[in-house]
Amino acid sequence: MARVSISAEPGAIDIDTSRTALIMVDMQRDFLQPGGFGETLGNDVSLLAVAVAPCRALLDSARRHDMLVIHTREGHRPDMTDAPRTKVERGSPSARIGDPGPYGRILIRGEPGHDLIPELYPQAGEPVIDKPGKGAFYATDLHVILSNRGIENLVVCGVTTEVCVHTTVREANDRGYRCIVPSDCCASYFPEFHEVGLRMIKAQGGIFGWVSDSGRILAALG
Ligand code: C5J
Repeated sequence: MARVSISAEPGAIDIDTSRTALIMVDMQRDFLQPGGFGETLGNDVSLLAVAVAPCRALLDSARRHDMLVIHTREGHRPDMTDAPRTKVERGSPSARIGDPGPYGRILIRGEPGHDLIPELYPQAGEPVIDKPGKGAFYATDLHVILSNRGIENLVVCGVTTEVCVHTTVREANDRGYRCIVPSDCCASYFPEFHEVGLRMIKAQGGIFGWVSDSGRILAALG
Protein backbone atom coordinates (compact mmCIF):
# COMPACT_ATOMS: atom_id res chain seq x y z
CA MET A 1 0.00 0.00 0.00
CA ALA A 2 1.16 3.53 -0.77
CA ARG A 3 -0.75 6.69 -0.03
CA VAL A 4 -0.11 9.41 -2.56
CA SER A 5 -1.53 12.84 -3.18
CA ILE A 6 -2.30 13.67 -6.81
CA SER A 7 -2.47 17.25 -7.95
CA ALA A 8 -5.78 17.65 -9.78
CA GLU A 9 -8.78 19.86 -10.31
CA PRO A 10 -10.94 20.82 -8.51
CA GLY A 11 -8.38 19.95 -5.80
CA ALA A 12 -5.69 17.46 -4.84
CA ILE A 13 -6.91 13.91 -4.23
CA ASP A 14 -5.29 11.42 -1.83
CA ILE A 15 -5.41 7.78 -2.87
CA ASP A 16 -4.14 4.43 -1.70
CA THR A 17 -2.56 2.82 -4.79
CA SER A 18 -3.56 -0.68 -3.65
CA ARG A 19 -7.19 0.49 -3.81
CA THR A 20 -6.80 2.17 -7.18
CA ALA A 21 -7.24 0.68 -10.65
CA LEU A 22 -6.09 2.04 -13.98
CA ILE A 23 -8.78 1.59 -16.63
CA MET A 24 -7.90 1.83 -20.32
CA VAL A 25 -11.14 2.44 -22.17
CA ASP A 26 -11.50 1.12 -25.72
CA MET A 27 -7.97 1.74 -27.04
CA GLN A 28 -8.97 -0.44 -30.00
CA ARG A 29 -7.91 -0.44 -33.63
CA ASP A 30 -11.55 0.16 -34.55
CA PHE A 31 -11.34 3.63 -32.95
CA LEU A 32 -7.71 4.59 -33.55
CA GLN A 33 -6.86 3.18 -36.97
CA PRO A 34 -8.16 4.08 -40.43
CA GLY A 35 -10.94 1.89 -41.80
CA GLY A 36 -12.44 1.00 -38.42
CA PHE A 37 -15.67 2.00 -36.69
CA GLY A 38 -14.47 5.52 -35.89
CA GLU A 39 -13.64 6.29 -39.49
CA THR A 40 -16.88 4.77 -40.85
CA LEU A 41 -18.69 7.42 -38.80
CA GLY A 42 -16.80 10.12 -40.71
CA ASN A 43 -14.17 10.91 -38.08
CA ASP A 44 -10.48 11.79 -38.45
CA VAL A 45 -9.04 8.95 -36.37
CA SER A 46 -5.55 10.48 -36.33
CA LEU A 47 -6.83 12.91 -33.66
CA LEU A 48 -6.79 10.10 -31.09
CA ALA A 49 -3.09 9.22 -31.51
CA VAL A 50 -2.04 11.99 -29.12
CA ALA A 51 -3.26 9.94 -26.12
CA VAL A 52 -1.24 6.80 -26.85
CA ALA A 53 2.18 7.80 -25.44
CA PRO A 54 0.80 9.32 -22.19
CA CYS A 55 -1.38 6.21 -21.72
CA ARG A 56 1.69 4.02 -22.21
CA ALA A 57 3.62 6.00 -19.58
CA LEU A 58 0.80 5.60 -17.03
CA LEU A 59 0.39 1.93 -17.92
CA ASP A 60 4.11 1.27 -17.33
CA SER A 61 3.99 3.11 -14.00
CA ALA A 62 0.80 1.34 -12.82
CA ARG A 63 2.38 -2.02 -13.65
CA ARG A 64 5.55 -1.11 -11.74
CA HIS A 65 3.40 -0.19 -8.74
CA ASP A 66 1.38 -3.43 -8.94
CA MET A 67 -1.82 -1.50 -9.45
CA LEU A 68 -4.80 -3.30 -10.95
CA VAL A 69 -4.92 -2.59 -14.69
CA ILE A 70 -8.15 -3.20 -16.60
CA HIS A 71 -8.76 -2.84 -20.33
CA THR A 72 -12.14 -2.45 -22.00
CA ARG A 73 -13.27 -3.08 -25.56
CA GLU A 74 -16.53 -1.95 -27.12
CA GLY A 75 -18.00 -4.52 -29.47
CA HIS A 76 -20.52 -7.22 -30.15
CA ARG A 77 -20.92 -10.97 -30.45
CA PRO A 78 -20.37 -12.31 -33.98
CA ASP A 79 -24.10 -13.13 -34.23
CA MET A 80 -24.82 -9.55 -33.06
CA THR A 81 -27.54 -10.71 -30.64
CA ASP A 82 -26.21 -8.15 -28.13
CA ALA A 83 -26.23 -5.26 -30.62
CA PRO A 84 -29.36 -3.13 -30.35
CA ARG A 85 -30.90 -2.58 -33.78
CA THR A 86 -31.15 1.10 -32.88
CA LYS A 87 -27.35 1.22 -32.54
CA VAL A 88 -26.62 -0.72 -35.73
CA GLU A 89 -29.04 1.38 -37.80
CA ARG A 90 -27.95 4.75 -36.35
CA GLY A 91 -26.78 7.46 -38.75
CA SER A 92 -25.37 7.06 -42.24
CA PRO A 93 -21.94 5.49 -41.75
CA SER A 94 -19.90 4.30 -44.74
CA ALA A 95 -20.13 0.79 -43.25
CA ARG A 96 -22.22 -0.47 -40.34
CA ILE A 97 -21.37 -2.56 -37.27
CA GLY A 98 -20.89 -6.13 -38.49
CA ASP A 99 -19.99 -5.15 -42.06
CA PRO A 100 -16.60 -6.22 -43.45
CA GLY A 101 -13.77 -3.69 -43.20
CA PRO A 102 -9.99 -3.69 -43.59
CA TYR A 103 -9.63 -5.18 -40.08
CA GLY A 104 -12.44 -7.71 -40.33
CA ARG A 105 -16.07 -7.14 -39.37
CA ILE A 106 -16.54 -3.75 -37.78
CA LEU A 107 -16.81 -3.71 -33.96
CA ILE A 108 -17.20 -7.49 -33.73
CA ARG A 109 -15.44 -9.48 -31.01
CA GLY A 110 -12.60 -11.66 -32.24
CA GLU A 111 -11.93 -9.52 -35.32
CA PRO A 112 -8.55 -7.74 -35.66
CA GLY A 113 -10.23 -4.32 -35.61
CA HIS A 114 -11.88 -5.04 -32.27
CA ASP A 115 -8.55 -5.78 -30.64
CA LEU A 116 -6.50 -3.36 -28.56
CA ILE A 117 -3.66 -1.44 -30.19
CA PRO A 118 -0.22 -3.09 -29.83
CA GLU A 119 1.28 -0.15 -27.86
CA LEU A 120 -1.22 -0.69 -25.02
CA TYR A 121 -1.71 -4.42 -25.26
CA PRO A 122 -2.76 -6.17 -22.01
CA GLN A 123 -0.27 -8.25 -20.09
CA ALA A 124 -1.13 -11.69 -18.75
CA GLY A 125 -3.42 -11.35 -15.73
CA GLU A 126 -4.90 -7.96 -16.67
CA PRO A 127 -8.68 -8.29 -17.02
CA VAL A 128 -10.19 -7.32 -20.37
CA ILE A 129 -13.84 -6.28 -20.21
CA ASP A 130 -15.88 -6.76 -23.37
CA LYS A 131 -18.74 -4.30 -23.28
CA PRO A 132 -21.64 -3.94 -25.68
CA GLY A 133 -22.36 -0.34 -24.71
CA LYS A 134 -20.53 2.90 -24.12
CA GLY A 135 -20.20 2.56 -20.34
CA ALA A 136 -17.82 -0.09 -18.97
CA PHE A 137 -20.28 -1.08 -16.21
CA TYR A 138 -23.31 -1.71 -18.42
CA ALA A 139 -23.84 -5.49 -19.00
CA THR A 140 -20.34 -6.39 -17.72
CA ASP A 141 -18.79 -7.82 -14.54
CA LEU A 142 -16.52 -4.79 -13.99
CA HIS A 143 -18.14 -3.76 -10.68
CA VAL A 144 -17.75 -7.31 -9.30
CA ILE A 145 -14.08 -7.42 -10.28
CA LEU A 146 -13.38 -4.02 -8.70
CA SER A 147 -15.32 -4.85 -5.51
CA ASN A 148 -13.51 -8.17 -5.08
CA ARG A 149 -10.20 -6.29 -5.21
CA GLY A 150 -11.34 -3.60 -2.77
CA ILE A 151 -10.93 -0.88 -5.39
CA GLU A 152 -12.18 2.60 -4.41
CA ASN A 153 -10.47 4.84 -6.98
CA LEU A 154 -10.24 4.67 -10.76
CA VAL A 155 -7.80 6.41 -13.07
CA VAL A 156 -9.78 6.44 -16.31
CA CYS A 157 -7.95 6.79 -19.64
CA GLY A 158 -8.99 6.07 -23.20
CA VAL A 159 -11.23 7.08 -26.04
CA THR A 160 -13.32 8.90 -26.67
CA THR A 161 -13.45 11.50 -23.93
CA GLU A 162 -17.09 12.51 -24.19
CA VAL A 163 -18.47 9.10 -25.14
CA CYS A 164 -17.06 5.94 -23.53
CA VAL A 165 -14.74 7.64 -21.03
CA HIS A 166 -17.48 10.00 -19.87
CA THR A 167 -20.16 7.31 -19.69
CA THR A 168 -17.82 5.06 -17.70
CA VAL A 169 -16.89 7.86 -15.29
CA ARG A 170 -20.55 8.69 -14.71
CA GLU A 171 -21.42 5.04 -14.10
CA ALA A 172 -18.45 4.66 -11.73
CA ASN A 173 -19.27 7.85 -9.84
CA ASP A 174 -22.83 6.64 -9.22
CA ARG A 175 -21.41 3.38 -7.86
CA GLY A 176 -19.25 5.22 -5.33
CA TYR A 177 -15.84 5.19 -7.03
CA ARG A 178 -13.61 8.26 -7.09
CA CYS A 179 -12.56 8.85 -10.70
CA ILE A 180 -9.44 10.69 -11.83
CA VAL A 181 -9.22 11.46 -15.55
CA PRO A 182 -5.78 12.38 -16.90
CA SER A 183 -6.54 14.97 -19.59
CA ASP A 184 -3.72 13.90 -21.93
CA CYS A 185 -4.60 10.19 -21.66
CA CYS A 186 -7.95 10.57 -23.35
CA ALA A 187 -8.89 12.08 -26.69
CA SER A 188 -11.82 12.81 -28.94
CA TYR A 189 -12.56 13.21 -32.64
CA PHE A 190 -13.92 16.59 -31.54
CA PRO A 191 -11.30 18.61 -29.60
CA GLU A 192 -13.98 20.95 -28.26
CA PHE A 193 -15.95 18.01 -26.83
CA HIS A 194 -12.74 16.77 -25.16
CA GLU A 195 -12.24 20.15 -23.48
CA VAL A 196 -15.84 20.56 -22.41
CA GLY A 197 -16.10 16.91 -21.33
CA LEU A 198 -13.19 17.39 -18.95
CA ARG A 199 -14.64 20.63 -17.63
CA MET A 200 -17.93 18.85 -16.94
CA ILE A 201 -16.17 16.20 -14.83
CA LYS A 202 -14.40 18.64 -12.53
CA ALA A 203 -17.10 21.35 -12.35
CA GLN A 204 -19.27 21.96 -9.27
CA GLY A 205 -16.61 20.69 -6.86
CA GLY A 206 -15.91 17.59 -8.97
CA ILE A 207 -19.45 16.49 -9.76
CA PHE A 208 -18.20 13.39 -11.61
CA GLY A 209 -14.57 13.32 -10.41
CA TRP A 210 -11.15 14.88 -10.76
CA VAL A 211 -9.10 15.92 -13.79
CA SER A 212 -5.33 15.67 -13.70
CA ASP A 213 -2.69 14.69 -16.29
CA SER A 214 -0.12 11.95 -16.79
CA GLY A 215 2.78 14.14 -15.63
CA ARG A 216 1.16 14.95 -12.29
CA ILE A 217 0.05 11.35 -11.70
CA LEU A 218 3.49 9.97 -12.58
CA ALA A 219 5.10 12.51 -10.23
CA ALA A 220 2.77 11.44 -7.41
CA LEU A 221 3.42 7.74 -7.98
CA GLY A 222 7.17 8.41 -8.01
C1 C5J B 1 -17.62 5.62 -29.37
C2 C5J B 1 -16.12 5.07 -27.57
N1 C5J B 1 -17.14 6.85 -29.51
N2 C5J B 1 -15.30 4.12 -27.18
N3 C5J B 1 -17.08 4.74 -28.49
O1 C5J B 1 -18.54 5.23 -30.06
O2 C5J B 1 -16.01 6.21 -27.16
